[in-house]
Amino acid sequence: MLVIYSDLHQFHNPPYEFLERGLVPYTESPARAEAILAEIKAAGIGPIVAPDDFGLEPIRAIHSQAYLDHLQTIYDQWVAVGGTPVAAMPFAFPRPGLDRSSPTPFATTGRYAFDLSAPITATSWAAILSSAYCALTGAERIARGEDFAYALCRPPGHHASRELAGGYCFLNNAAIAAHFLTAGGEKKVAILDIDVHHGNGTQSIFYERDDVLFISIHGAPEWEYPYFSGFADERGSGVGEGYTLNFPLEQAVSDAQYLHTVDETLAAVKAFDPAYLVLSAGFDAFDGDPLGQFRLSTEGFGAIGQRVARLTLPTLIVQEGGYAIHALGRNVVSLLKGFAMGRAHDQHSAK
Ligand code: SP5
Ligand code: ZN
Repeated sequence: MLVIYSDLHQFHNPPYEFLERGLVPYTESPARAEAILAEIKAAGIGPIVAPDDFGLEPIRAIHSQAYLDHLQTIYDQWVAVGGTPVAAMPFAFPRPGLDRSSPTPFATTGRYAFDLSAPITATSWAAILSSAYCALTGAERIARGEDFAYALCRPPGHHASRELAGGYCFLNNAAIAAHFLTAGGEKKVAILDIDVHHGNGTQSIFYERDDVLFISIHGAPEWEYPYFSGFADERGSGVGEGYTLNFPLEQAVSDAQYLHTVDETLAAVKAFDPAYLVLSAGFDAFDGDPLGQFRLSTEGFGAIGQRVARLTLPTLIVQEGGYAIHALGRNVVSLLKGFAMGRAHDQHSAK
């Protein structure tokens, strides 16, 4: 299986974030990608290739120029006005009724983020851009006939919307890849998001489109982050109505319950009849993940991969969350191997 990976992810390494327990070490660490890469190598999965440079054009299709400028320049602006050199990070947010625009970095950090988990260090942009390029490289290979690929993206992307960072995400890698695969309106693309957190960013990007189907399985917003989206009644709007599908689940979901929901989503993908599938593959639904409360096993991820493969769609697998670092590499390899097995099974039974 083709794997796309860049060492540049290491340039994004903020020391801390602010969550319900207070100031805590940054959960989305370089060690995550290193653990995944090590396990992929140990399993003999490959080839492992570096991403290509796509410039900013395919990214501008998803994010505004003002937001892209912000991501690239905010650190220096922030330090220039006395912000901590640790990272540019928001501490004040516009709200309805308190939303006049102001140019100070103390305002713009809040304008372009929705939580306190997307700090921008002096070197973050190199990592952020390389992550999007991993997804784009996979998308391009698939558009050229590769059957499937895995983009080892870090930082992740599915919480990022057109002009908002948050939840460790800055550029929406899966959305950028999915839009690229639509080839200017020629092809339909389905995105299945299995990260335990609702893919609010991806949803918002495609909410009014009928050429990209977005489906998410996640912890219900009544108790799980990002709290303000992911309810079952969010189904798209305008021509996009019916092309967003949300499957919020209760806490402590088991493999069997989860796979039952996966089967429902795969039936919806099939009915949509897309040219390509993008799998937003988070692994924080794992039992024991510090940021999720589902109970999936390592074998459960293999079963997901196998079922998704049997759709027989050209598929880009994009790395999202997953924070149980001791098991993360094994979980990724389990999904990739399950996927490859599902494909082999399909080829065999087709003959
Ligand atoms: C890409 C991705 O997975 N982003 C996730 C960001 C989650 N941030 C806030 C998590 C709130 C965590 N609550 C933990 C409860 C532990 N018992
Ligand atoms: Zn997540």
